Amino acid sequence: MNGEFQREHSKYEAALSCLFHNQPAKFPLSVSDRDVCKKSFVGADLHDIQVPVDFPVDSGTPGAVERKVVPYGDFLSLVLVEKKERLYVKDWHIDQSDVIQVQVPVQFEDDWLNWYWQHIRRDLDSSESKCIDDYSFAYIGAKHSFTGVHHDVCYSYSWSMNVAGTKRWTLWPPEDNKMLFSCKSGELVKDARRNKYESSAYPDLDVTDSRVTIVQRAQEVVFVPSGWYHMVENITATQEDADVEGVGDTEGVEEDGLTISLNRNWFNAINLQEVVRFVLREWRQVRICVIFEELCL
Ligand SMILES: O=C(O)CCC(=O)C(=O)O
Repeated sequence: MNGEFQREHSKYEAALSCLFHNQPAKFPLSVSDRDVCKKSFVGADLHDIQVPVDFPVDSGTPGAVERKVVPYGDFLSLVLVEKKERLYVKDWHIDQSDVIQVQVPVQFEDDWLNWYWQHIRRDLDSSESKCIDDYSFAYIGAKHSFTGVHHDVCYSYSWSMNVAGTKRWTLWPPEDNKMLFSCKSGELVKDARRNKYESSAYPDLDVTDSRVTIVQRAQEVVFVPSGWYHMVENITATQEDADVEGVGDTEGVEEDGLTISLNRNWFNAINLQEVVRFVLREWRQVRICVIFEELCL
């Protein structure tokens, strides 16, 4: 067996343990996986593509955003020229851009979800010449952009590869789920950073929770296990910000504040049961609502 082949196998084996035990992890990217660089995201090739962007809105609700679809070039000029903060391109189906193709790290190649969309559906929908959907995305955030607390779609796994910038992830194991919901209204906390939520509504949060924090720099990939709630902060450019944000140093933090990452949701034999259980739970909830509505009519 040649050395390169052996190295790829051992990376896969190391990741398997995290997948089996459903534990978060961070891996360095090998040189062969680093074929997408920041330059590809700021060049003109992508400017005319329409992308979904979350714009902050002042509605009185902290962290409220409005999603609009705008040309990517407009987003870049708002961020790089007008220095607008907190704008965030999210869920951009980057594989469909025909400019950037995601190189999947070997640890996450066994992916039944994107295989279906990108191979089976693409063929079935060949009249359209592109797959109509997939779960392969780019996230491009301005200074102070943020993703609130959520779990991934249908309790899928996800991985996120950082191309530029630094992210701080906070993840909670499923045993902590109860603490993330308000004891007053039942609402999920959106921003679990200190002083960003009403502590009397979430009395155990940050006190007895078993959160895991990961600082992810460029050329590192984070694995998010099934059913783990998480939030993500894009770390900003100055040392002062980095100190406040507890990152320690500004290594890997971009001067222009841009954080660029590629990610995928996926499942395979290891977490399929989690996904099926989640879908059945949701289906039961919907059935209960439908039956209740029928009884009320
Ligand atoms: O990078 C982000 O802002 C969010 C990514 C995320 O939540 C995920 O990959 O599951």
